[in-house]
Amino acid sequence: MRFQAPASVAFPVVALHNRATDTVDSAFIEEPMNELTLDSMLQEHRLFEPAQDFIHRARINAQRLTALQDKANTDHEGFWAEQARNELSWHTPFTRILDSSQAPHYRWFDDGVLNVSHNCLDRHLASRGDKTAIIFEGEQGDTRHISYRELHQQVCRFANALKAQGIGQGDRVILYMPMVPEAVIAMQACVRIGAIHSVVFGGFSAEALKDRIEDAGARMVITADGGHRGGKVIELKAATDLALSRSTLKVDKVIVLQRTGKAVGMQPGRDLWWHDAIRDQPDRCEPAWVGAEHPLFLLYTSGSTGKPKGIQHASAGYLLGAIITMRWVFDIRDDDIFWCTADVGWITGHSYVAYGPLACGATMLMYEGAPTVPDAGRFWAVCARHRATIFYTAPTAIRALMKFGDEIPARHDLSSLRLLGTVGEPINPEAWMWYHRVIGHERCPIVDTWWQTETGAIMIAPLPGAVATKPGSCTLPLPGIVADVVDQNGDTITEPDQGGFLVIKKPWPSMLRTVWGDEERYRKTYWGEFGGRYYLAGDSARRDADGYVWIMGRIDDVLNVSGHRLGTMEVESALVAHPRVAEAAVVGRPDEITGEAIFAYVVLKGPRPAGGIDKALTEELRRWVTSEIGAIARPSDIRYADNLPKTRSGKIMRRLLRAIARGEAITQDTSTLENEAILDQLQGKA
Ligand code: 7RM
Repeated sequence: MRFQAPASVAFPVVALHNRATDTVDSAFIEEPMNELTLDSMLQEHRLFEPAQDFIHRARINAQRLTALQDKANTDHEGFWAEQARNELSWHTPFTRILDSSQAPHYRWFDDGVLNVSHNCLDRHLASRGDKTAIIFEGEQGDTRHISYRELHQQVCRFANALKAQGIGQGDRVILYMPMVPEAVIAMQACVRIGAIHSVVFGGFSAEALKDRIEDAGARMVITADGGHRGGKVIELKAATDLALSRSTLKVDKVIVLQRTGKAVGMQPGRDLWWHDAIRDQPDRCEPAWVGAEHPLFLLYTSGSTGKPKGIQHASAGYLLGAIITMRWVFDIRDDDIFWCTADVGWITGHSYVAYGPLACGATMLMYEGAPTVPDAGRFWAVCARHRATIFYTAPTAIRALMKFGDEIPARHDLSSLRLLGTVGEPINPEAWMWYHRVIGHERCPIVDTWWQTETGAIMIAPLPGAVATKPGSCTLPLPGIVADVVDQNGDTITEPDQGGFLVIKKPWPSMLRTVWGDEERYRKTYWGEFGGRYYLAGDSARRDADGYVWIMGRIDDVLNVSGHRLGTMEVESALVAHPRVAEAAVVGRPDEITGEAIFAYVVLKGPRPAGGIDKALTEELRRWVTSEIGAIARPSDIRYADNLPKTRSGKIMRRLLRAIARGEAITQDTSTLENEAILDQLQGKA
C-alpha cells in the first residue's frame, strides 16, 4: 500500500459534554444533552490507499461502490429488497419490503418465508458439499476439518435430538459452550427447528448465567463438561449446575458435550450427554419454514450496570446483514480462509463465526483457546498453519500481542494473509500501524469496523478495494446505512471535526427488533431522543473534512474539566502514544476546583514500577499529555497496573475504574474480570 501525503493538516478533536455518570447505561438519554464545543487537538492524517492488485481482485471497487450508494440513496427500500432477493434463499418470496406501521418496531420482508440454517448449509450442498466449512484447532493442538456435508449432517442430527427432547418453535435454549464446532452446530440446530438460542459467553459466571436463563425463560441449557483456555479447564457444567440451583426457573433438560473428559455430575432425568442425545438420530431434518421476522436469537449485552438487555434479532434481516458485510467489508471469496477470533458468546462471534461465513459458503477457522498459549505467537501460528487469508480481531488483542514485540510474529509465515480487520473499540494509531506493518507486512488493507450487538452487522467500515483508510477511523457508512453525526437538536453537524451524537436515520434489515421482555427499554434507550426519528447508538463521533467517521467513545465516557469538554478516549490515545505506555484507561473523578479531574490508569510496556510508584515517569507522562493535547488534559492521578480491568470481551470496565478513582466502595460484579488480583494495584494498595 502507498503512503500518502496528508489530506489535511490537523483534525481538531472535539468532545461532547455530558456529565460523567455512574447510573444505567442509558443514563445519558435521561440527562439533558449539552452543548458541543471544541476543545483540543490530536493529529492523525495518514491515508492508505488500497494496492492496485487488491483493487483488481476485489468484489467491490470504487466504481461499484458508487453505483451501490447511488441505488441505496435513491431507493433505500428497493436497494434492500434487491439485496434480500439476491442473497437469501426464500421458501416463499416476500412481497412487502419494510413495514413501519408499528415503528420503532420495524419489520422487514415480513411475508417472506425461509430458514436461516437452510441458507447456511443446505443451499451449498450441491456446489460445495465437500468443501471445508470449519477448520478447528483446540488449545491443546487437536485439529478437525468439517465439510459442508458433514456439518449439515451434524446439525440435522442435533436438531432432531432437540426435537426429541421436546424443544420446538419459539422455545428459548441457552448455550454455554466452549469455542468448539459443536457451539456452531447447536446454534444452527436451534434455528433449524425455529427455536431461539441465547448464547452466554463461557467466561461469564454462574450468576450471570442464572440471570439470563431466568430472563429468557429458557427450557434447556446446552453446555459442555468444560473447555480449554489458558492451559486450564473452564468448568462449564459445574457453573451450569450452580446457576440452575440458584435459578427460580427450572429448565427441563441440560445437554452436555464431552469435551475435556473431566468428570461431572449428571442429574438423572434432567441431564444427558450430547453423544447420547444424537445417538440413532437421522442426519436429515426438514427445516422449520418460518416468517422473515421470526425471532432468530437473543443476545444479552451488558449495559454499564444493572440488568443486561436481551437484544432480539429477526431471521431474514439479520442474515442479510451478515452476508452482505461478508461480501462488502471482508471481500469474501471461495478460496478464502476466514478467521474471526471472537467467541460465539459475542455478537461478533454470531455474525462472523456462526452465520456470515457459512451463509456465504466460505471456509472459516475456529480456535478454542487463549492467544498466549503456549506463547504469544499462537494467533500467528494458527494463521500460518491453516493459511488464513482474512484475520479479524479486537484492538485490545492487537495491543496485548504488540507488547511482546515484533520478533514473535516474525517467526511465523504470515504470507497467506490478504486482509485484516478490527472491531469493538477505537484502535489507536500506534496499534493500527503495528498491525499494518508487523502482521500485514504493509500489504493487507485494514478494515476498522464499527457496529454493535444491536446493529447485528457492520455499519461503518471501509470497503477494502474502494476506500482509502486512515489509522483510527472506521471511515464511511456502508451503502444502505444512513448514519449521521447530529447535534442535540438532531441536526446534522456539517462543520468538519465537530463532535456529536452518532445516529442511524433509517431502519436497516439487521437492526435489533426489541429488548426481550422490555419493550419500554427498547423505545427509551434507542428511540427516546430526536422525537423517535433516529436510532441513537450511544456513541459520540465526528466526521472529518473527507466525511470519515471517527468514533470518540460512549456518550457517558466524557469528562468536563474546568468547563472544558474532553473525551476519555482522546487522553488515552495521547497516553498510549508515549513509547513506554502499552495501554491506558482514563476516567473522571470529582474535583472541588475543576469539577472533574483526570484519573489515568496506565499499563507500561515494561514491568510495573516497584510499589506502583515512579515519580519521574508520572511527571513525564503528565508533560507528554500536556504537549499532545493541552494542559487541560493533564492527568491529576496516574496509577500503574499490570493489566486493566476488562470484561471477557475486552471492554474496559470504566464504571469500576471510576468508582476506584472516586475512592468509592466497589459494588460492581468483578467476577468476569480476567485477573481479579489487579484490583489492589488499581486501588493503590500494592
Ligand atoms: C461489535 C461490538 C458496541 C460498542 C459501540 C462502540 C464500540 C465497536 C468499534 C467501536 C470504535 C470501532 N458490539 N465499538 N466497534 N468503537 N471503533 N470499530 O463490539 O455491542 O459489544 O459493542 O463498541 O462504542 O457502541 S458491542
